[in-house]
Amino acid sequence: MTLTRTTCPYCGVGCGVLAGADGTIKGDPDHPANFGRLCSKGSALGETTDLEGRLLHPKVDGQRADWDSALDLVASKFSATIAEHGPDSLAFYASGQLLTEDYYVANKLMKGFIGSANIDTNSRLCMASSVAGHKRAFGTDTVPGTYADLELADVVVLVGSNLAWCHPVLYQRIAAAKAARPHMRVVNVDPRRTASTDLADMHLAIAPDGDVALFNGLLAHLADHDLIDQNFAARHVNGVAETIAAARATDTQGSGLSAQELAAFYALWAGHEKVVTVYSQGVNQSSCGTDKVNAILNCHLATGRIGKPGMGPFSATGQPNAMGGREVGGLANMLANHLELGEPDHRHAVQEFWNSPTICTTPGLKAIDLFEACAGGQIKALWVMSTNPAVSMPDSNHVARAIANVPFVVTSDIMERTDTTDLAHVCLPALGWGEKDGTVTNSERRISRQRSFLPPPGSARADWRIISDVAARMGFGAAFDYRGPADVFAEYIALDAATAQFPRDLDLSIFADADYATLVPTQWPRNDHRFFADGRFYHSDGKARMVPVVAPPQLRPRFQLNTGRNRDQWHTMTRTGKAPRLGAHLAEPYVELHPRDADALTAAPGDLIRLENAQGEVILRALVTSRVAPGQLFAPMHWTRLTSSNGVINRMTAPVSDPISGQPALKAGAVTASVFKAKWYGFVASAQALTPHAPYAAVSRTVTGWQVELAGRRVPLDWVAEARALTGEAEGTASIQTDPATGAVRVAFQVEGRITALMFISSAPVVLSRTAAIACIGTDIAPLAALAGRTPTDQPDPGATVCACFQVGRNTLLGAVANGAHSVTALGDATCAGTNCGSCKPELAALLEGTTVPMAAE
Ligand SMILES: Nc1nc2c(c(=O)[nH]1)N[C@H]1C(S)=C(S)[C@@H](COP(=O)(O)OP(=O)(O)OC[C@H]3O[C@@H](n4cnc5c(=O)[nH]c(N)nc54)[C@H](O)[C@@H]3O)O[C@H]1N2
Ligand SMILES: Nc1nc2c(c(=O)[nH]1)N[C@H]1C(S)=C(S)[C@@H](COP(=O)(O)OP(=O)(O)OC[C@H]3O[C@@H](n4cnc5c(=O)[nH]c(N)nc54)[C@H](O)[C@@H]3O)O[C@H]1N2
Ligand code: SF4
Ligand SMILES: [Mo]
Repeated sequence: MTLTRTTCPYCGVGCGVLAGADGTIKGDPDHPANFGRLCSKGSALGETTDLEGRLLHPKVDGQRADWDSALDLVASKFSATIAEHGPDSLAFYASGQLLTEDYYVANKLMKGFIGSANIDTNSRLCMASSVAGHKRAFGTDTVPGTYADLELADVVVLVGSNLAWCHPVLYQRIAAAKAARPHMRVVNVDPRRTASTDLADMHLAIAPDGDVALFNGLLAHLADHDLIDQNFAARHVNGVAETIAAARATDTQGSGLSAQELAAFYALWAGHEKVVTVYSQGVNQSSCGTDKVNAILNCHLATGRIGKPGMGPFSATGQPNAMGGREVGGLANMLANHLELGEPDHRHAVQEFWNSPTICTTPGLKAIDLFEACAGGQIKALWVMSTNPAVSMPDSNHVARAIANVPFVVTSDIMERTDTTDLAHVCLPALGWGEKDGTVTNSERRISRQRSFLPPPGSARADWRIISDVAARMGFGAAFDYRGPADVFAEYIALDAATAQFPRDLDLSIFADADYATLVPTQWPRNDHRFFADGRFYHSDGKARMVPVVAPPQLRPRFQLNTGRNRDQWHTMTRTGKAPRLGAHLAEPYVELHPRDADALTAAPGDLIRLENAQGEVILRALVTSRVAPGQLFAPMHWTRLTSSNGVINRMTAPVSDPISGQPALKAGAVTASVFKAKWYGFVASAQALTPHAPYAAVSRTVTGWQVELAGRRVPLDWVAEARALTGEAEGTASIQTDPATGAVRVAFQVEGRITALMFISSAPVVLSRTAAIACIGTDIAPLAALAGRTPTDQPDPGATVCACFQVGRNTLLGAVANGAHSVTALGDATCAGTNCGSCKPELAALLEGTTVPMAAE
């Protein structure tokens, strides 16, 4: 089997993967991001490339269409819309999961040929505050350091970053460095305890949005203790005095931390020169996200701790090509190649290079405003590419209605059905990972190739080609006449050379003679380069800026809703949701709430919680845990309308955004909470695909088919009929067991002697081994034995999955602990858990400490 050298399509770590058409997936030992490691999502990639659920041919108004008629329709509608309502009546909403070539072409079409800047992307929800903060401080959107700095640092501060789950391989690199250099210290600044806290020597459970107060306090401390690098600051930084003054005026109580905690953190930061401050969505996704970024950058600039080995600020990018998208200017307020929309010289140079009829002159609509313009009727045609805004945007019900309000909606996606493609008039089938070719840029500015190793399915086309095909039909064929992604990449590099006279950080000259086919992962401007140690920045005077920032007032709603990610799922789960072993980790939309709040609400673990506010409501499983502080709730962002009936968390998030970056505050919302008093709770395992029906329903893949967790308020008269409706099992023979005393009902369906579906209903949350029930599906076990919760082979029940790679369950692990495995290594030796990707090591450690909080549904 020949293996193809490619790059993981998930997070911004950008790990190298060796992949084979037979499903083989290995970490690439030669890739400098991961040196052979992969996390649970990367390891399971082979399970997600099947064609189940894929869109294989264009669809127009729900009917299969051929490419020519679909593309003609899109191009003619777009052209007619522009003719009638002007270029700004059109909008593209793109994604940090597009490849650089796709992104470049989309940006070129909108900004240079349609002549509007109405192209924004999901990076607005992700990196916009970092971009804005970088530009304010450095004059450019630059990540100064490299991954090696995280290993060389003496202190790594993780701010609003759950690196263990969201950038697992980077986390493991830090963990390995810490094991090798035990004096290294890790600080975790996060309102809740997470898997990343496991590695931390210090956890600062900051108040939501307390970060500006924390870092302003740090800057004041540095100034008070004469720790400002006066030489560096005087020669290379503007705004020093006023920023320190603003910091001194800050009340650090706004951080929510005690004087002792603050003193310990400030002493640690002050006492070690080699500090790297890593930040992610707990910083960016805030109404003061840009100020948070600058509060951090201020401390690094004041001390000259930037761009040198083992020190500097480090924005961990989320999506695989968040960086590439920024490079090609994918956001509505950028041009291309780190050039400025607002600079006439830049615009002219780009227009000349593109030989384009027009060029946009003013920034386009940012994501929230873009969908607001959809709701308001100003946008007449919308093209959504490689993102699922009907789920991932704040106030997602409103956004879904806004999309539905647009007269002509086009989507490019790999899947037939998502919450967004369900709203489109034209659905175009894109090639997915493994089928397409191109490049991505990871968090440390390293450009790597994604290479195809699978045949193109159906008539799906690469995104760059779909966009070029539409451009050609709009009359711009000459400028979009690419033979392949290599042509696009070459043009992108050539644009860099053609605009080299404009001073900026982006310098792609290292790729000038690169052979696209054999391109090895390479950083711009060159490998291992760090920016700014020489004190040269990109504001017109060559200096950096410290920016005075003011801490926001602390709001204390009764319940504050924080949102984020699970270890084994990727966003709206269109791909990771296919892998049973990934679904097994946390199979339901849940809400973490503190035991004290659970008491106050009289909620027991496993109960359902209803959250409500002005935007809407959700119903989630209670995960009672002291990981969150009283008054704070945390819920994952992954569930959609296709996988849950009331689990889309963005129904609750308000469209409030940072005034500078336009990034929505997805981490802080005010909600009320109450127990959802269900009359019945249920669990169904089935061989057939399931859809969510009941008031509470959460669907996920299993090794034998599908499962759904259920709850309802109305007790049906006929449970067998209800079971048929819930499982879609029209034909099978039903066996039913009821216990009138407890209200328990159990139904098994058999077809030709094999179990096709099992349903378990109870008046309280269903206590049952899910793994045992799932194992019965497709077997010839007797229905009553299956309903009794027995496994087909009467093997011991492994319990809820902890290690996704080797499918090691909690019960197996507890058994190993009982047999003397008292360390993570010993657990690995005994059960293999944690010995492949290592993503579950924090959970193994927590299990050993007896602190794990089991999922309700275990
Ligand atoms: N498994 C997995 N990995 C992923 C992704 C995925 O979907 N699944 N998505 C990728 C993408 S696109 C992104 S952007 C990254 C996101 O990566 P992260 O930003 O690390 O992940 P999140 O879970 O969104 O949020 C991080 C933490 O911010 C904390 N937080 C909330 N409010 C505050 C605050 O006011 N201050 C501070 N200091 N912290 C706060 C939350 O409690 C949370 O633990 O992950 C990437 N990696
Ligand atoms: N509450 C809350 N909401 C959030 C966040 C949060 O922390 N909390 N985080 C935000 C952040 S940081 C992000 S990045 C967004 C992510 O949110 P989205 O971008 O909306 O989520 P994805 O599920 O990654 O959507 C990617 C889509 O592209 C499709 N796709 C996959 N590969 C390809 C391809 O090659 N071509 C094409 N054309 N399509 C493809 C997938 O099937 C899927 O439908 O969510 C944001 N929303
Ligand atoms: S850390 Fe995991 S998800 Fe991120 S790139 Fe590496 S393998 Fe992929
Ligand atoms: Mo993101």
